[in-house]
Amino acid sequence: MRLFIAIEIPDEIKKQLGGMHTDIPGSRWVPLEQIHLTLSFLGEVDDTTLDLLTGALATIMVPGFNLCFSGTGCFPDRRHPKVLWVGLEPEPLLNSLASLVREAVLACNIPQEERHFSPHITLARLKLPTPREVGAFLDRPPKQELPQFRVREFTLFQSLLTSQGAVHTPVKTFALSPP
Ligand code: 2AM
Repeated sequence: MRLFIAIEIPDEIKKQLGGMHTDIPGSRWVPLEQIHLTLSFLGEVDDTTLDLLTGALATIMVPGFNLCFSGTGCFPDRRHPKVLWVGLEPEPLLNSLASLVREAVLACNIPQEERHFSPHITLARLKLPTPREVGAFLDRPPKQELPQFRVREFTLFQSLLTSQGAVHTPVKTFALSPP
């Protein structure tokens, strides 16, 4: 099973994020229902490891927290944009959750990238170098303030690759502790 771990975004906010869609040549916008905040990408995991992993994730104890949006940005940089995203204000409990998830995943012998956790919600992936259009997307003033939202759980997802793109299905949800 191809897996990743993410925080789900409330439907109302996903709709508002969908409103940020602009026409950029060669862009693939993440379908609304698939918008999420990735904590960890696992890749292919066998059934035995999956059992170990769900056990390890269930031991994570982090209180629920609120997340506030910050501005838009892109990876790897403005001159070579490949991924367009909306960022989140720093939240220490989000960082704690991401590190505990990473430790649990590594403890199950699932390799993780060395890269520092950089909280973002991917909105689009770009196939063509279009720095000018991307600049316009990044520099425009936000139409409306995105509301903060409460995170009460995180989810292990299956990502099935199909000819129509990835299909994400929740496998198991893990509740955060009450504040
Ligand atoms: P991102 O969009 O937040 O950057 C599910 O595929 C999620 O896993 C993606 O949304 C992506 O997070 C993240 N991911 C990280 N590395 C990946 C990889 N090699 N292949 C696919 N997804 C990856």
